[in-house]
Amino acid sequence: METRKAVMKVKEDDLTWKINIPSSFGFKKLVSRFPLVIITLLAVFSPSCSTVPESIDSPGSVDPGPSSSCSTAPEPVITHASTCSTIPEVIDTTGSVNSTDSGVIPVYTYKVINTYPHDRNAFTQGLFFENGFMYEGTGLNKRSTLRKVEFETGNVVQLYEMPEQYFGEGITIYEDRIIQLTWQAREGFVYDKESFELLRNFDYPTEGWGITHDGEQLIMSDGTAILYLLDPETFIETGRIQVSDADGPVSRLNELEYINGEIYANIWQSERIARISPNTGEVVGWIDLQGLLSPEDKAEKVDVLNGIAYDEVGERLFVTGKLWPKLFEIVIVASGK
Ligand SMILES: [Ca+2]
Repeated sequence: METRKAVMKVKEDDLTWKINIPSSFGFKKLVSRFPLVIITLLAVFSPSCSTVPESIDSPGSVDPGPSSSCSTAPEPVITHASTCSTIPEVIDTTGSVNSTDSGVIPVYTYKVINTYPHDRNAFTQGLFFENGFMYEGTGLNKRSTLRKVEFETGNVVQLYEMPEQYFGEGITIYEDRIIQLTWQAREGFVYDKESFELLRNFDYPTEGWGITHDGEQLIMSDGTAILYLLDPETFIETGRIQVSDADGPVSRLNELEYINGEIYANIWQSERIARISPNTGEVVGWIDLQGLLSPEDKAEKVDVLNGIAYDEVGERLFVTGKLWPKLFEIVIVASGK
């Protein structure tokens, strides 16, 4: 008997299987006679079944879902993403809370409590709150100042204009003195807090970005991932803090504030503040400040978020930015709230 070959092709995902069938059987005839055989063959050779993942490299973290239906197998469901460092966890789809780029380091968002006017011409580089007033250091060439501000109104009640050659940076108040850094001049200044009289200057070997203190030592940033500890009387370096998170060193540390045992640092050109352990240098939390400025606020030129101040008595946290029209009093909101 002459034989012919009937060929059935099953093509999925560019893979083709050929099943040879004796010529005495037509395909329809074959199916009608042996339906279970055909179904079994299709099931065994279907590539979509063989590619359903058994697991993702995360013990206990992935449920592959029902596997009885190959064509409708759902995407793996992440059930315990917090235990898996390779899979981002998105708790809140608004983006206010996630740990995508920071492992298990919590990311906080914020709530605006009050909004106050802020000088649009103030290129804020340092911010410090004391006794009901905001002290601010501003930058830019020929525009750098030290100022005392009635923060409720934004009125400048005391002003010192730096010599033209200096680009002002961070400020802090230590006891009865105001300390102000400069960006690249490697020179800092000390003023009397009440009169703004220049008392002395001091040198440092790096750029100057932000400055704060913990009551005993000055803490200075220079745009790297290092914070420098300085003696507040001699300005001699007494130690360093290497700042890092789960991804490694955290650079671009800018304006600083020491708050309840942590160092808060603006990250330059981002809308985030790092909460840093002064003991380990580890980032223990991120504050995501996206959305503080409205589109109307940005109608005129603004620069980056920069400026953290804390009212220890009233437990109020203030933030602003360079050339921002507003100063914000905010509270930090924990994940998912
Ligand atoms: Ca500050």
